[in-house]
Amino acid sequence: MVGEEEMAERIWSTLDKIYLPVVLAVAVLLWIGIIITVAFDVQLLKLGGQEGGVEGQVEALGPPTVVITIYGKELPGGKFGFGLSPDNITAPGPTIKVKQGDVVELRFVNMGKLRHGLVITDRVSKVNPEVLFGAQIGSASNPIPPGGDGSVVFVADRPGEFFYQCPVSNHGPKGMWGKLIVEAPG
Ligand SMILES: [Cu+2]
Repeated sequence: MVGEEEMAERIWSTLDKIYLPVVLAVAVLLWIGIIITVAFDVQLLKLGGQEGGVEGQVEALGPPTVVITIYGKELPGGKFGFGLSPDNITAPGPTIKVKQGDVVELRFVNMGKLRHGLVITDRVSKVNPEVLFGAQIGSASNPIPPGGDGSVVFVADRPGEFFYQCPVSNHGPKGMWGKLIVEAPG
């Protein structure tokens, strides 16, 4: 017969032996979980605003009520520009108007020899423009390559005067921007 005290001692010594490995295993699993989550989110961010991301956005926001294609490239004299057709690209680009509540599908086509992108923001910035409406096609660190294109779908849910610009450093102030007016109903 095993005494109660001896039994308790055995249980404690067993717990002692498995305690450390269990804690280590849980810690390792947590880390793997965190790494997978971060990697997956980064992947999703990369997809959003580029080919492949639009279907999910349309599913979430509904079918677009407006589709706008903007072309961009370098211009003579160290300028950069945008336009609504490939043969009319200007610095700055044209003013675009949508109505509040529009589900806008924005498409950007890079006609240039450098990498470019397009984001909507509240002011033209030299670097890292703040993105509004989640409307971002390419980023400063991961722009759209020459000849490439990307799309984003967003809801113009508040009226006002905004800007679209290339997020690549210095491209905005060199002319790669235009106004986006979101008109209130009425
Ligand atoms: Cu650019």
